[in-house]
Amino acid sequence: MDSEALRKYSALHPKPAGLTLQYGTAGFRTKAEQLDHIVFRMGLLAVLRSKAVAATIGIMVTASHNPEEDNGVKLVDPLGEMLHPSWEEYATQLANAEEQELQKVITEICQKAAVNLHKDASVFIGRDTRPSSKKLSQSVIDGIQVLGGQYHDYGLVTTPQLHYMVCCQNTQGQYGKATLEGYYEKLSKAFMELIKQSHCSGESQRHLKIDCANGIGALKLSEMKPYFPQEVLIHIYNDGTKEKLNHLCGADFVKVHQKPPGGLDMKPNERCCSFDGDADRIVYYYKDTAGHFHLIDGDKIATLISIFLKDLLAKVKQDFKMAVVQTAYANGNSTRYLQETLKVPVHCVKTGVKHLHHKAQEFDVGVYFEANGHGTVLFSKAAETKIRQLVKEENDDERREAAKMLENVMNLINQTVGDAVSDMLVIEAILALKGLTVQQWDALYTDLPNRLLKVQVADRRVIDTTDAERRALTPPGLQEKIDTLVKKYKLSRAFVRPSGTEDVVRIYAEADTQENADALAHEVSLAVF
Ligand code: NG1
Ligand code: ZN
Repeated sequence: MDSEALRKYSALHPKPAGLTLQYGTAGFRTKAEQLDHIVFRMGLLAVLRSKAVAATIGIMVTASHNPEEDNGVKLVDPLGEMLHPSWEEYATQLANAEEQELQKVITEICQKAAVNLHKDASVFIGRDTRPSSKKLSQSVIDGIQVLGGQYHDYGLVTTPQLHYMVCCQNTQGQYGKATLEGYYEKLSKAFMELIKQSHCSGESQRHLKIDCANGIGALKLSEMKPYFPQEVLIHIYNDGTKEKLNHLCGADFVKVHQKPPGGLDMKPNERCCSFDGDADRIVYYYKDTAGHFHLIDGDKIATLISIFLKDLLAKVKQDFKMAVVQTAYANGNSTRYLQETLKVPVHCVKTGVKHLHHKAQEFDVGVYFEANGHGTVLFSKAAETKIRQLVKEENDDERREAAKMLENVMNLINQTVGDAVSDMLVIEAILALKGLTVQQWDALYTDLPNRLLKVQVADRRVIDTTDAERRALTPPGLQEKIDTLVKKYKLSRAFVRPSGTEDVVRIYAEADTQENADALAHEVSLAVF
């Protein structure tokens, strides 16, 4: 390690005195002006991680659905997964080290993680469309270069595109080509193959209005359009040319406020969807003829995909284990529908994609979605091999056809992480194949009225939870109070947890009516103080 260069460059990216940040569920996230030293140091860390695992590591500059003034950074592990938890701690140590301790902390990490500094390192970089992102990704490059790492800067990409690139690179192209063209070709080919298997027609069904949150999704969808000769008539709204990123639009806005985004004129019964700022989340919605807004969130997306996959799995007649993974935020009626009507096992894990992804890996087919629309489907290696074999060798037409559909879904879904573009194509294909309208999809079950609130408290860490965050262990007495409040209402449920991405405590409540869900959420919020 060139100590002189490290000192010189780190002085160009000084840490504001007293600032401490933590690598949370979504990496580091805060006001963009506080992040320069963080991204520089994450450039350093990406090199160390790359040397440690002898593979290409990704680094994405984005703050997803946060306001435009914020930014963030997260690392992507070799197969496109989130950074390994043991390294989250190193990330926090490195981020918070004072200038003069930096070298010492790097040496400690090298010792603890058995990093050989003489090994090669390769890092892929991506960024979203925030005004601050370009300069921050330049600082990432400074960090990479100080430790002698190689890098490839993909520039403007969606978060899931960067995950895809990293996975392609580390699997020697088995997952696809590590280029944007490779991504577009892989997805469009799988989509078109899948759609070809449809016996339904109906041109009007293929129209889809997409709110791109004034973010990267608009840019990448436009690039992708030429790959779809008229198969999907996508209409892009909130493309970032007029309004600010995530301002009154995007998947998070629509989900939290349960209302349509600005900037998208919605006619009755038109199918619409929203991406978030880095295009890894998607929610659907429509307005009925009476003008009522209907949200189709991540839970209903998971349900649609599960119905489709369960049917195909029955047709291929393999003993594949399928399950759905949710968090405590999943609507109670979605869980009930999946377990009782569809008879698919459901598992509840802690909030944060890494927890869902990890659990989903236990099954041959693991469907996971957060209610906010972040999710994907994972296929085990064994299932994948078997499905591909059936496509080639199976004589029974129905079985082979079903295997072919599964193969196309496997190719279409981004198995590295939730991906709004890929999820959207899977959903559009399923709707077309099943001849379903958005209203029929919505009618699978009725969401229990619910309310998500956030409150600021002096120290959110006083709340400790258990049972996949559904029960509070501390502060003493809080859970008992929540239990008493919940008993006042029918079909009710409520929980509190500290956010991993904001300095707030989140409160979630469900009940038989919207008034009751609102009242319960409010009463629980008072109990938190
Ligand atoms: P926090 O802030 O920990 O609630 C939010 C989302 C998560 C996840 C992360 C990462 C909710 C209630 N929480 O986490 O599901 O997506 O951001 O982006 O939607
Ligand atoms: Zn996002």
